Amino acid sequence: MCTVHKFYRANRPDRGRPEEGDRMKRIVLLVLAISTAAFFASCGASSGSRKGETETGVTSSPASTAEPETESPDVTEEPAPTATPAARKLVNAVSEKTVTADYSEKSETVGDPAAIVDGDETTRWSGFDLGRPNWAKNLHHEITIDLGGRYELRDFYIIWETLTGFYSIQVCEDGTDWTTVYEYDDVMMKATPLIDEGVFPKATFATMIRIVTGFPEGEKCEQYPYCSIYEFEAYGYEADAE
Ligand SMILES: [Ca+2]
Repeated sequence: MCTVHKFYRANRPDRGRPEEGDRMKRIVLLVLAISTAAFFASCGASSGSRKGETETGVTSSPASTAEPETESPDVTEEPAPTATPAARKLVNAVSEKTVTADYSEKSETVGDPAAIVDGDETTRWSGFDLGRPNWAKNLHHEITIDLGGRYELRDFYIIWETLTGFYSIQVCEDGTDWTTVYEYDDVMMKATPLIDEGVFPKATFATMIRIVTGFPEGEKCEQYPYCSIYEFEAYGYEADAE
């Protein structure tokens, strides 16, 4: 027994050492395997997390969803410049323009029709004529203003020294066809300083303006058988201005 035991004990180191070495190798390999597995598990978990974040970022990133620049030129193109029309300036279209009258009083002070557009409210034109046998005709006159261009007229202002009867304002574009754009039919039967003003119809275009005075047929003028104007102004825009 003892021999066997001794034999066993005597041979055990030779047999036992290898067994212990294998055990140690297995332990070492196991430890290495566990360590390696833990390492890759940790790397896998970390990389998975970053991947998830990246995908999430990619999914929500504007860059990943933006259309290719070549496919959306309208987004980046500057809008086409819009032409801004030049502001039009309202002017007195008759100021110091050429004025003619069918008749003017024979006087150095009131015989010039241009006095109605000279900007001076103390100078005037008069159609008074004591030599006319028919006083009614003395109240019918035409005073014409050449605008020297085409205007879109808006409104007017006139100061009469005397208006006996009624008057109208007419406009013309071609020098031939006249259109009445304002009528004053509140017949005045006496001399009066009269300031009148009015607005022309929409789209009143003219190269010439005419003031026409008249008196009702059959009526008799008892006093002041004439018409006289201090000042006339007609405001508008140059129709062909840029
Ligand atoms: Ca004047």
